Amino acid sequence: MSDQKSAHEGSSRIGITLETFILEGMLGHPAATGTFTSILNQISFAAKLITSKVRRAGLVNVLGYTGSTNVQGEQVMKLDEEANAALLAVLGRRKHVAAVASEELDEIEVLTNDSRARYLVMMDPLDGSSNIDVNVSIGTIFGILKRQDPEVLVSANDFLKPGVELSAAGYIMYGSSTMVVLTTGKASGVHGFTYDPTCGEFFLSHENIKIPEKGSTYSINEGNHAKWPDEVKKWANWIKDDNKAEGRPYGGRYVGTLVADAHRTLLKGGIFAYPADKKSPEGKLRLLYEANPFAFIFEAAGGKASHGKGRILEIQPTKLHQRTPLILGSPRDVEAFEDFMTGKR
Ligand code: AHM
Ligand code: MG
Repeated sequence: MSDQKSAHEGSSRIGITLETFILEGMLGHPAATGTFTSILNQISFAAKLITSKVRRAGLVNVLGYTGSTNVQGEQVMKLDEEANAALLAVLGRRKHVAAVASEELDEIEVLTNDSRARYLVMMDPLDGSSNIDVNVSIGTIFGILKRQDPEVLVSANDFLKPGVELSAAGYIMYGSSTMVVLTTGKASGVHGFTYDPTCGEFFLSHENIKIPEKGSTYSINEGNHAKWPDEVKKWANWIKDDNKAEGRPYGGRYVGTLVADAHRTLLKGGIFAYPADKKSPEGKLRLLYEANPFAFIFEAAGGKASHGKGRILEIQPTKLHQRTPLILGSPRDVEAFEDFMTGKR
């Protein structure tokens, strides 16, 4: 109730729906055509569709929908394929998105050759897929890029732009609640919307998210310790050292779903790290649809996003499914990690 009250009393918009929020953003830009608003609305619609599939995921085996066909004799898709299909169908409907790059697809999917389609979407439709079967949070990640020249037929090269060029980025987390978090950059801030399944709407629940300057939690797959470079091992020992004055040791939290680990880090502060290691010399996570959207969000929330020695958002991509080391978090925590990587500590 207090949330509703503040919406009436002050300048807070807590409690307004995602649709109204997006529309108000558009009204602030009188020259806007509505295209961008429409894409964000379509993504929020896909979030509802995927939520309903995710919420029933645990029942699939129980209800005998296992194998490649369901009880109606229809082909059953894996949840990540379903999420991919739902997003492609929804984004293809209004002809505003020319093409999509997806973790699920080797090549880009061209949705339309109409030159009025001025945007490209990059996405990981269902991140954290190893957590589906154990009922742990999973998510969707997306980035939206404006096409440089809509008159030229769209190709994979159009996606190979540094993250600084993104028009918007966001993620959907299917956790204890479903949440959409999105930003169009520093000026507009980062905002979170929580889904109310009883009325099928997302409501603004986290207005203008700002990450703390420094946190007290670190998030990394400690099982990779033996494969890390020495600099990472040194940092990992340092963060666990006892030093009360400097707020160490940090607590450890690792879900193994980027969306969940990054979401917690964004709200509570601290650091998430998936560095390069002997098994994944380029890093494990994907630049275009995992690292860049989160880097865009973290920077817009006052945080930092690094590949260890510099900004994620400045990397010039050379391949669609390129990997990168990814360090996200509170500015002071990411700077400390970079100090270890560059030999300053
Ligand atoms: P996915 O996109 O196939 O789900 O893989 C990406 C996931 C991230 O969500 C998570 O941060 C990372 O892989 C976890 O990897 P690991 O199991 O090596 O710790
Ligand atoms: Mg992923």
